[in-house]
Amino acid sequence: MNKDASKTDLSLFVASFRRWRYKLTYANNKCLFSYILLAVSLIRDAFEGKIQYLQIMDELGNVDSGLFPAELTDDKLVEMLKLMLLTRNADQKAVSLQRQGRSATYAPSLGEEAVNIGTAAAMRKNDIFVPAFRQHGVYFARGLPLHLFYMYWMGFEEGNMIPPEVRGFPMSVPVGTQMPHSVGMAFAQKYKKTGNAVIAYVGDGGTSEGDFYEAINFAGVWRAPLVIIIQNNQWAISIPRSKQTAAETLAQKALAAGIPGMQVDGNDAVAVYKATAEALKNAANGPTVIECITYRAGMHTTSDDPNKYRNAAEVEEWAKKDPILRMKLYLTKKGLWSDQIEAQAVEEQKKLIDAEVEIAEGFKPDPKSMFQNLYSFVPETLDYELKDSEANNFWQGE
Ligand SMILES: Cc1ncc(C[n+]2csc(CCOP(=O)(O)OP(=O)(O)O)c2C)c(N)n1
Ligand SMILES: [Mg+2]
Repeated sequence: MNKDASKTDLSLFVASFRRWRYKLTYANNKCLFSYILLAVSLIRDAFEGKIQYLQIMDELGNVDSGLFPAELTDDKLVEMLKLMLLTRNADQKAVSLQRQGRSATYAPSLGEEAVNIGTAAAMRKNDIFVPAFRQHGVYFARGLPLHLFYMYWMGFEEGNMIPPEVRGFPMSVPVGTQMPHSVGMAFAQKYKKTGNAVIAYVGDGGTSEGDFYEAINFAGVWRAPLVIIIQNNQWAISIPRSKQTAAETLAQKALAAGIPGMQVDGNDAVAVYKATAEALKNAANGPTVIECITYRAGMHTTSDDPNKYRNAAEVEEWAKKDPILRMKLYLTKKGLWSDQIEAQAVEEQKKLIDAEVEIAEGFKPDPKSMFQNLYSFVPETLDYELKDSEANNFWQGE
């Protein structure tokens, strides 16, 4: 439950202490007074340098009812589980397509579904998200047609043209570069008084980039309506979290920028939801950093072999904390889930995935689109090359 793969008695004690502290401070926050208390408490914590840790659902699917968000109805919980399953099934298909030579290098999100679905479930209709490259579930939850996702990973940038109603930025592979953009976007919401907030995602490795520090600095200065989700999956390719920074938590980096920071069990979709929903409600007063502690259960990308640099025992330990497993255990106990319901959901999802892959594989790119989509207008030199190539019949037989 603590940030490191190897648990010690002390770290367990610290985690449970933080959890109780959170409980005392935030339970029953259903009225204005409690929100004021929450804001005051977060600011006080920031000054004192304290980092809260939140878990609501444990590995066996037991929940802390005092902390459970009342607005998470049965239907909403089932929908969240189905979306986590869709994310995992779509992910498996993407790996399989790459292995068959039908798609290019792919970055799986196996084991990290609760961060994506928990945060997306908390977003309000007009909030905007700014992902890195491992937030597939966020796109799905926000309604991205799956064929665009497959097209992108097949190498077609057209798949990264996100429909406006999804309200998400394109995927960003250069690590950390999405962060300054997210602050600008959040500041624009404040400036234009839209009332919308922005959620930005960054990996544990991404928090070592200059872009991350510059972004949190200005998010703090401008009190931008921004929620930064650190998707701490313990690895940045082959670099473990312990070699990434000497800081005890990644959340505490927020404090230097005058922003509250907290940790959440990132494999607990309910806790991720609650922390994100509270941060979004508080976004009009300024930004929050939430470090979601999860685990990259698979390879970094399909070009990577994690067996070369991490041991099987660590992977097995984290498998017990799987986010989908614990949600299933919880919903089964509540009588909301069964093997039969799951079989039907998976069958429907696989049909949808196959149909969307077919659309993606049928996509015929226009080679000349490379001239149109790189800049907002076509620069003179490119315009010359395009006209010259047309005059010389370069595109014959395209
Ligand atoms: C600026 C930059 N440097 C290096 C890389 C190569 N690279 C791709 S992903 C990655 C690790 C990112 O780790 P993290 O931020 O923890 O995200 P994760 O892959 O774990 O989701 C690196 C170094 C890159 N894409 N961009
Ligand atoms: Mg990482």
